[in-house]
Amino acid sequence: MSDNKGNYQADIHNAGYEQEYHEKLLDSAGLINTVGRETESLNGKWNFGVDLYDTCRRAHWHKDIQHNEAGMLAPVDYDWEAWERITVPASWNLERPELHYFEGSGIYTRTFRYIKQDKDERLFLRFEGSAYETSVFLNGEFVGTHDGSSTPFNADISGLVKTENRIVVAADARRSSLRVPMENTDWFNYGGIYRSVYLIRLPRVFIKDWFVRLVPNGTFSKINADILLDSDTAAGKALIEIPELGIRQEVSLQSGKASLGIPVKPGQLKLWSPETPKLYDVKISYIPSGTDAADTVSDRIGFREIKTKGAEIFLNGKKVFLKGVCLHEDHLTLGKTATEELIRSAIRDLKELHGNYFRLAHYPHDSRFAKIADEEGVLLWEEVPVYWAVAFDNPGTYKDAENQLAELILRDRNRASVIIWSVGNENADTEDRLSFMSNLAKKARSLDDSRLVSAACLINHDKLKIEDRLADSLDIIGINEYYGWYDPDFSKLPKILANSDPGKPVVICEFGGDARKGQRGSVDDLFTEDKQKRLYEQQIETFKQCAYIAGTTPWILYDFRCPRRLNRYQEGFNRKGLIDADRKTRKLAFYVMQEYYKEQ
Ligand code: GCB
Repeated sequence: MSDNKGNYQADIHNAGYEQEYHEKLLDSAGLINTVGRETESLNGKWNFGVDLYDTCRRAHWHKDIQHNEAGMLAPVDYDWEAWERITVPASWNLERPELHYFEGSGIYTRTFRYIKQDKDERLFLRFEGSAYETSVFLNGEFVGTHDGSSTPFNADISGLVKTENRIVVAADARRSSLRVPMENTDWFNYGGIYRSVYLIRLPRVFIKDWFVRLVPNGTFSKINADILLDSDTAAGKALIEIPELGIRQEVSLQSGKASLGIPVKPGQLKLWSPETPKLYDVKISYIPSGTDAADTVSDRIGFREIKTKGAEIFLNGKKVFLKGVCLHEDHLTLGKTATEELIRSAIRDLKELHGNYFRLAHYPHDSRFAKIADEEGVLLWEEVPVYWAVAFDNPGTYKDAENQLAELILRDRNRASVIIWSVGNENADTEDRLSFMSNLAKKARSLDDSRLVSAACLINHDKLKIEDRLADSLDIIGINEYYGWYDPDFSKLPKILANSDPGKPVVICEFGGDARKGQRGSVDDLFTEDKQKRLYEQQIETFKQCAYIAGTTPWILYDFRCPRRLNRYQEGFNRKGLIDADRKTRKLAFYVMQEYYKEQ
């Protein structure tokens, strides 16, 4: 039995110590939309301890009990203020050399002051991304645990917060066969609180979420809006305003919810597209009955329609070819931590390629990406890390995957740039996988009726044919193929494309090969830029012959860290980038891709 006895003996015998931390989950059900809200940052220096044996959670360090029951001073094994300081947000692996390969539990702690501004206000704590299982404690109490590295979560701390506060966070970055992703991936497992942490003050009853989008019925003349309060009993009205369109519409809330259809005069709406990334100011207010005091949120939203017909994709009724490239969230010195400048420079590199689209692989990227893509006119594929051999037969793993998907969709479904939700990547075709992933596709559709659903599907290598039972659940079939690289027999690719009749658009969501920057040789020499260039020329020639290919995203824009890649050219990196990991040096294949997209 575990109790309040600090690091007392009892704790070391409690094999089920993790159980209590899984009883209060911070998940998509509690997620609030924070766009346009004022926030108070908790970024900066936190005290940090490497907790290899998870002793903080075993021994309840967060309770900070320094005395025994008789009031005598007893030893404890932590020392918050004496611990070293580390930056939040950051991937801890790149903060100090000794943390480079650390994948255990890291304990973060800091203090903060809170002065109430309004007697009724509520206070929420928000994390944009922390890897992987994160348990949060405030002033000695357990607040909750979140699963998943790349989606946001928040907690209502109104009942726990004081003037002077101590927050303790246990961030456990262990890899596991039951997690999403599982323990084996083709990227580096960065740890830590690597995205922003902040506080948000909200009124007693507030607008928890909104979803405002163009109805995809081909007429471009109706906007649907769903508004959700953080209370299912509050009475009152919701008001939505889009001043530039002369829209001001009110509706009564039922059980804290309202849905409206807003007609728009034909031709009045300037549709969002990569060429004209038009965004409208949208204001939503909650007006409680019998008072003028409103909770108001503002967002900048683009209106566009994305659809498929046969093997083609249509944006705003016009056929579109997705000229893209894949991107990992990986940087030589920042790891998985993004900055606005990094996002903007990736978009500049895409535009230099004459591209219009990114596949954000293989997990949800920083939330600023879709906002900046909205402004810059870039189309996005967003994905959850249902990657390779996830434990498809384990209900807990499904719950985790579905929750990550829901958190991603709730975070980004007001972003016009996002056109595709991907439910996974290269998963073997079993019954368990089929039901797991088709349920994810259903979940995506239930949360969002204005986007397409896809996944990186399979080729039947015996029949040389695109064949995957999951395809029935998808709008677009994604295909990863490495002909001319892992399978050196390039001649199979044209055969596969000719043998297949998918009846849906196919996006080649990966192809390519490794080349070390500056490595030269003949077109047959592996890992040279010359071989990579030749491979791109062959791939592109083949794509041009295939009518149902509706887009391509070569693997990948930048070389990225990968512990599985240990030959002399790789040295810990996947070298399939069109640009080196320095994010500057273009390889020869970059220009081949640029030429192709310029012509398209
Ligand atoms: C794939 C995976 C991707 C890998 C890539 C490769 O099929 O989807 O995550 O990095 O191949 O380089 O092998």
